[in-house]
Amino acid sequence: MIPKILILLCILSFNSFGQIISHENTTLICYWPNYGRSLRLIGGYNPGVGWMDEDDSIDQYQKGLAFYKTDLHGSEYLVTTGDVDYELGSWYALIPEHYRGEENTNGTYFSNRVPLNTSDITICSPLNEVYQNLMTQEISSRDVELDQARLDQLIRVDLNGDGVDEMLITSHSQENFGGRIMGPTNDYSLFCVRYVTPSGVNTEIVGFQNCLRSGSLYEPAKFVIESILDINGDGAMEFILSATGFETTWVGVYSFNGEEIECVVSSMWGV
Ligand SMILES: [Ca+2]
Ligand SMILES: [Ca+2]
Repeated sequence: MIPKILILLCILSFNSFGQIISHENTTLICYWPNYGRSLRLIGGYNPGVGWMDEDDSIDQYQKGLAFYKTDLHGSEYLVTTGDVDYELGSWYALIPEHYRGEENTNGTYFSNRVPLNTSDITICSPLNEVYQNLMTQEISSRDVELDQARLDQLIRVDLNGDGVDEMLITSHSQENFGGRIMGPTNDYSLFCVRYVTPSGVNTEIVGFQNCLRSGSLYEPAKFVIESILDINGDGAMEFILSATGFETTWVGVYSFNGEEIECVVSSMWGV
């Protein structure tokens, strides 16, 4: 019989996502990579301090913080944070404890994985031809030859709460796109936000990378919108974006004030 702890560790190895842990007055922004069983601290927010980078927020990150996660079958189980690995950076070991309902309910547990499927967010079909054509124009204007852009994520959300939706888009040249250091010619990756301004619709290309020549030393990273939520409680949504390249991962938190997209916190590390 396989011990339950091993089953849980296997579950933990699936899917990357943003993780929020509220602790006292501070909200810690973390990232769970799909290749690891540890939680990476990205930064935080404290009402008296504002946005905090990794170095400022690591003092708030404590051993023994607990929160529920959902496994692939939709069942919730509890994990607690273990020691920080300072040599590797701001990594917290996560220790699976038990499934919800099997525990003694002493203590305080914190927030779960940040979902992308709330009623405030509309996940649109990546086969939408209007957006495929728009992204084809953007990508082909950047020295990439392509017939039609492949979209991965097409998410509609009112980030700044003004009643007008913004559109978040990720696009990669291949379905199973991964960070690579020598990609084929015309490999590309893109992340952009479309939003309405008084002067019209703006397409802001937040991230774009491509391989100009086959085998060239370019490293297009895969962009993933991990989570969308109001982290600092000001009524406007932030979103967490990851960019996974060859042996590197970058994660950033972005806000939108109605005029521009701003990266408020970010962190990058190697494998
Ligand atoms: Ca808006
Ligand atoms: Ca906010």
